[in-house]
Amino acid sequence: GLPVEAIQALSDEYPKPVDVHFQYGTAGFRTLGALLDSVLFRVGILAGLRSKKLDGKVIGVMVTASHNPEPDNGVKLVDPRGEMLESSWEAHATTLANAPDTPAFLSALESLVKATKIDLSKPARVVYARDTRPSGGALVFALENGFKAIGVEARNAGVTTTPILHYLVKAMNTKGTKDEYGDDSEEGYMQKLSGAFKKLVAGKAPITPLLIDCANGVGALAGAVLAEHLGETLPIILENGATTTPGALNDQCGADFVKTQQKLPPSLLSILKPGQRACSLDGDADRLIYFYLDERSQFHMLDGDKIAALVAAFIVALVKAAGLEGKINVGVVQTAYANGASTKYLVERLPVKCVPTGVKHLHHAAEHYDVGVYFEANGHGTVLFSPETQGKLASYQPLTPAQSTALGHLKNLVQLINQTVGDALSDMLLVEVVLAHKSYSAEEWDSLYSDKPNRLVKVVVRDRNIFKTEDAERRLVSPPGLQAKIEELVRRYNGGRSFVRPSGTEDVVRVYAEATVKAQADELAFRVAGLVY
Ligand code: NG1
Ligand code: ZN
Repeated sequence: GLPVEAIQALSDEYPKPVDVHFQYGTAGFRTLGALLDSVLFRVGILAGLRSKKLDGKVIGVMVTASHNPEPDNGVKLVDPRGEMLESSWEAHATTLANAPDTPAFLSALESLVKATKIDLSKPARVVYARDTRPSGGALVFALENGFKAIGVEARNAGVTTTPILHYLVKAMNTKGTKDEYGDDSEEGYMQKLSGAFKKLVAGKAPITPLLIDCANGVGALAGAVLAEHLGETLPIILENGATTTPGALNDQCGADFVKTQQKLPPSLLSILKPGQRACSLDGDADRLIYFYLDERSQFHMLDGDKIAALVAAFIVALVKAAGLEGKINVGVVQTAYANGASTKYLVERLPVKCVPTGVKHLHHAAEHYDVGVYFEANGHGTVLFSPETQGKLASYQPLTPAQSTALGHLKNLVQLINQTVGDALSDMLLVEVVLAHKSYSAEEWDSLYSDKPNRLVKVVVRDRNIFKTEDAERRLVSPPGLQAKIEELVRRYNGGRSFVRPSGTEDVVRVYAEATVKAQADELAFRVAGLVY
């Protein structure tokens, strides 16, 4: 049975705050760091049970609140293949986190063990990490006490990025097998990525320096290590690396700031030169947004949609050049937030699917393609090569030197891309490879299509649960009659598009609108918001 006494003694040290309801949402648990002690302790136990359930496979635990303000924190579990926690266990996590006291927590644990038929005699293995948030240390301590309570063989990966933690999970679980993902260390990750990058850009013209806005977060630490591995092959200038300055994290910088404000972080005003490429990471380095200033010092953003367009077109061309056209099909997955111009650009070239918001939906849809490119407009995304596709690449015999070169590039891309989850550093190298191959400046990349002017607004409502959607969140089915009113408004705007959905991470409803002219997109968004309120 469960080690009841050990759990009891430690659980009493981590009482659940009253009047707080925790929910394991699309990004795990996320709220003020000061409220999360009990959640972390309980997640430690849950991770141990998840590992036991999966016969001792390594489970990951990441302590981060990504792009959210510094006082926030959060925690999410990573399944053995480096993917998000299976959704049926999200509900178990929520139940455990909300047990009001130790006896209730113990009985919830007993029910979970019974319901999911966990063999408690199995080993439990976990690898865990945190971002740079000041609340992280204490939360990790609570997590470790959870491990202690149930008996977990736990490995501390320290302060690192979310995608590196996902990489470690997959590397540990494939270690010594024919599918070994890479050495199970941060060094192994760096070697894998930088090695593939160097092969992919070999023989290309020297790459001009890239400026990286690290959001004053953990990306600055990983970015510095990566820069060393890359050396002259990719000169990197790290900015916003103040990881120990209180309040600096994600403040007026980072991928979320750039995407939502659609402007340059003020700290880069005197640093970024016209024409220079730059990109922003978010607080845990799983989102990436590029940008540049044109000769008139006008700001231009290259978001997740533009990354998807660049990368998908590149892979399609490589597949064709390798002589694999028709044998390997490339598809793209987007959400309703994808800019309408990007969707238009992509559907003219390859299959495109729209899915509800949330990485797990994108990831699963992408798995249905031979090569699935998925990106959220906010810069979170990656490329998945199916196991069959990887097999085809391994066994394919090219007929010409040109085919052989293209095949080599595809194989190196498989190594370069972090296929477990969106990874800002890996995606950044991917973008740099494509730009180097096509000799594109940021401006030339930007000209693939012109973004439609758009506006995203939040509306605080009494009860966001009354908002129900269909058609990948593009239409409201409830409250009744609202969708018709939105459509009536949209018809009055040239190139208008708008939709409303409840956020999965905040207690708000989001309104998105597009129109041919910026002022009209703004107006449409605010008028639709007026209908919602
Ligand atoms: P919600 O709060 O459900 O809109 C936000 C982002 C998602 C995704 C999740 C997880 C927007 C409009 N939504 O979801 O894309 O990144 O957070 O972090 O950016
Ligand atoms: Zn993030």
